[in-house]
Amino acid sequence: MEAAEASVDRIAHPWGSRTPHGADEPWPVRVDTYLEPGVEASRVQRWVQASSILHSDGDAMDIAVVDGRMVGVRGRADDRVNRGRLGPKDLFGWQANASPDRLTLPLVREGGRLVECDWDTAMGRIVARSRELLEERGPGALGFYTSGQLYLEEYYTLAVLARAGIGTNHLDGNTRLCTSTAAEALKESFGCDGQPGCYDDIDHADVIGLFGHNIAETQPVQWMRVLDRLEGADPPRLVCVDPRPTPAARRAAVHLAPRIGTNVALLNALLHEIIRADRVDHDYIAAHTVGFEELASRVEECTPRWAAGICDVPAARIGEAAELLGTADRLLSTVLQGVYQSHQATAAAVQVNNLHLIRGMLGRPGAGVLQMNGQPTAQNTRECGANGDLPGFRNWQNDAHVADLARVWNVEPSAIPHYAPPTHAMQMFRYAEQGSIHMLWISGTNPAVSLPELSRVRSILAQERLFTVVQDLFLTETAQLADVVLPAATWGEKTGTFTNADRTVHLSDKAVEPPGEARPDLDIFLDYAARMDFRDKDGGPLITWHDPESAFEAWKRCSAGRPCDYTGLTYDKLRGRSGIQWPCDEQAPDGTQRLYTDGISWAHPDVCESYGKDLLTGATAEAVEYRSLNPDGKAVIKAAGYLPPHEAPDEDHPFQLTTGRTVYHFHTRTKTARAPQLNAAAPEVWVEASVSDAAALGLGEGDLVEVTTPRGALRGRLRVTDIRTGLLFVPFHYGYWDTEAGHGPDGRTPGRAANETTVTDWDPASKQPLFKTAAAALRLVERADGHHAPAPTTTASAASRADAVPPTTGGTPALVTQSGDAFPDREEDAR
Ligand SMILES: Nc1nc2c(c(=O)[nH]1)N[C@H]1C(S)=C(S)[C@@H](COP(=O)(O)OP(=O)(O)OC[C@H]3O[C@@H](n4cnc5c(=O)[nH]c(N)nc54)[C@H](O)[C@@H]3O)O[C@H]1N2
Ligand SMILES: Nc1nc2c(c(=O)[nH]1)N[C@H]1C(S)=C(S)[C@@H](COP(=O)(O)OP(=O)(O)OC[C@H]3O[C@@H](n4cnc5c(=O)[nH]c(N)nc54)[C@H](O)[C@@H]3O)O[C@H]1N2
Ligand SMILES: [Mo]
Repeated sequence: MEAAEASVDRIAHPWGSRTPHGADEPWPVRVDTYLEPGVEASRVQRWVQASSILHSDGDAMDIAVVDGRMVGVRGRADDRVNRGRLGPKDLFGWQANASPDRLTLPLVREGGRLVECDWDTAMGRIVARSRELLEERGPGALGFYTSGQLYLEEYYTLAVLARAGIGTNHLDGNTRLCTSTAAEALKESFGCDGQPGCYDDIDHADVIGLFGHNIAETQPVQWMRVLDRLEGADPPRLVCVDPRPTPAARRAAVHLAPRIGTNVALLNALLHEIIRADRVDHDYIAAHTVGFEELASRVEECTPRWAAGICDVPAARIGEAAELLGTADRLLSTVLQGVYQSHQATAAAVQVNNLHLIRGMLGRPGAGVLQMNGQPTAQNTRECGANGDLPGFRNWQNDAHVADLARVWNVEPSAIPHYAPPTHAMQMFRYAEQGSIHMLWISGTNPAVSLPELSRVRSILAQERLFTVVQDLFLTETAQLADVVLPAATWGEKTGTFTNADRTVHLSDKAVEPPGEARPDLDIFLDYAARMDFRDKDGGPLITWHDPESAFEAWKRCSAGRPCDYTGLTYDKLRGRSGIQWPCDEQAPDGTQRLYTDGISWAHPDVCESYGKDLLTGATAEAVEYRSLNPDGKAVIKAAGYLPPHEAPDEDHPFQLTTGRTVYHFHTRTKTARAPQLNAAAPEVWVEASVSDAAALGLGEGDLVEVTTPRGALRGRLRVTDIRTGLLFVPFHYGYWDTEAGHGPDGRTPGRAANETTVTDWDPASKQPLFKTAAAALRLVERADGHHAPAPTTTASAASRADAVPPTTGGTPALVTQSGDAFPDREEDAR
């Protein structure tokens, strides 16, 4: 094959050209480069090593710098994760850094208004309020709500200052909304967090199961890998479980489009079929698991016919899926928000683990489960204990683990709160609502758009008695409700490490200076710790590091001997070559591709991160219960019965409503709305409904419609798609603050944020909110009158009638250079 180069409109073709590879062959290199108009590659003065911060793939890239300014990006050819490829957000999203409306100075509230001030004034207020609250009310009056988008060094520092400095149990990340179910499912099955499989398994699998995961849009580079396998020799067959016609669903051998909220019923039927046909690995089960008998008896009655009635999927189709999953030699499964944010989240995610355990599909090439992450650094939030767990996957119920952490921090064990389960984010907002949390420090997240039931969130954040600190790049919907706003530096403007969904650690270096007086989050946390004068038990400073690298070294000491062992990594080792998977220590100096290659290693009662929970109630098990269930530390096969979703459609709210993402935007769009190519591809909210539902209501493409639930309403234009009948979909990217478009933050003008409609409810085990299951009404507001929905045509949101709307394209501004080993000289069709 010859080397090739092509220029491709990567808005029209989000996945670019194909580089086919057969089973067990290495994935060819394809380097994607985007430079802003007028900049030639030869003019780039520096290429600075980084990794993507707009999803959990960890696509490695270099940032192009000219005269101290970012001018583009290029994929890193030698990286194990992406082999040079970048997705649309990676290619264009960096432009937001230079947006003229970046925060450049701190703000404080004066006479009801936010006014600019210097750092001393802003930090002085925060410190004064912290001291006052600690004195008058104790550590439980302070809460910290952080992100899945900061760096490892920042989370670790925050975890130490919040837990051992302040001594509060109220520290959680927006990872609660994102991957707390991934973490919980791994803890339930394997005793400990940590991704068993890895992305290379895509190169080896013969069947790939996608459970509630729109991989093409949310992890576009790994979808490129799947597409390349589909076009190569010996392609894998896909089983896709998603109620929408996602790109993966369109390429699947079996697509199951269940009624939302019924994942457990469907999975139990799949397990029933596999056990009935005895497609189980009895040796693996005997050697490495406990609990199989209970699972077998629990799913005995769960026939495909039974599930067909609940899920509204043909029983025969369930049988076909079970056949593929049951006969695969190398099965790879991925699970994401269609499970994690849906009803019975943990119970369902655990059934996917069970599928792998009973089939012995773990720990070898192509056989792995990916309980996916979503945010770029969510893994680090979890490892560092900024998510509510203890750092290093230590078990808060195990006194030896708490003592060990106290040793690392040189504090008394009693200084680390572990009297109760760590407070989860939904509970923290409840405490703020009730008035026991008086100060809430929000870093790197925009809860006024991303939490459920926004009218409630707004009223909590706007309370006079709650002192709110918001640390962000922009004056977001949340920042506008704050008492103090701190301007943060971000990706490309600061150095640090982070870890993707398959345990790959990347270093991301500073390429340019942050705007104005914006500071790295690490510097802000260190400044706060210094001003608060936190001390260890010998009177020395609690926090002994001063920059990213020294923070990383401190974290390494905390991770030593734990599953996420970083002791074999250094900044030097991560620089130059790229992408090393933890655990990385003396035994595995080049990192570890797969966990559990030689049995289950972190489930023993002495070492496990968790003793597990009841999947239906969330009640935590005690050490003695766990020890008697699993004395030898095997994998736990945990069965769960199906329960109907909490909110069922009725006469007033006849539809089911689900929410999610599109390929061009990231979350609340603070970055992607400021990248012209991405913004233009999907500039406004829309509502998806099926052909038959639209026909029944007399609605058509582009009609302005209103979606109402018992919580609130939103308006958007209608896109008629091949989504399952009875289901509506709304992307959650569009905040309520857009005065130009006539959406106001006052709550009087009609909203456009999906979370105006979602419910305050969460999974009992993982405490992850239910963004995916609600009942809703749909009505016409205004006829299309020549408009069409501002939804992409390249994705799951494609119009059912392709000729109904003009195709989504990016034109010249979206041209990206692809160069690599070889690829066919043609543009791939977008679906
Ligand atoms: N382009 C883009 N990529 C992203 C992000 C982004 O904002 N934009 N965010 C990143 C983050 S933080 C995350 S968490 C991930 C999320 O990545 P995904 O989980 O892939 O994305 P979602 O759109 O939230 O949901 C996935 C699918 O769940 C389906 N679904 C809804 N309800 C159910 C159900 O009850 N059962 C089943 N089986 N499926 C259901 C929806 O139809 C949807 O297609 O994406 C990451 N990558
Ligand atoms: N209805 C519905 N709601 C959802 C979801 C859904 O599928 N449906 N998905 C949920 C999921 S999975 C997630 S992950 C959340 C995401 O929800 P959020 O975390 O609220 O969304 P983001 O827009 O990513 O917010 C990140 C904020 O951090 C800022 N930021 C970026 N980089 C930095 C930095 O380096 N430092 C600092 N200090 N700030 C920075 C950004 O400007 C932005 O304001 O939304 C959840 N909400
Ligand atoms: Mo997420």
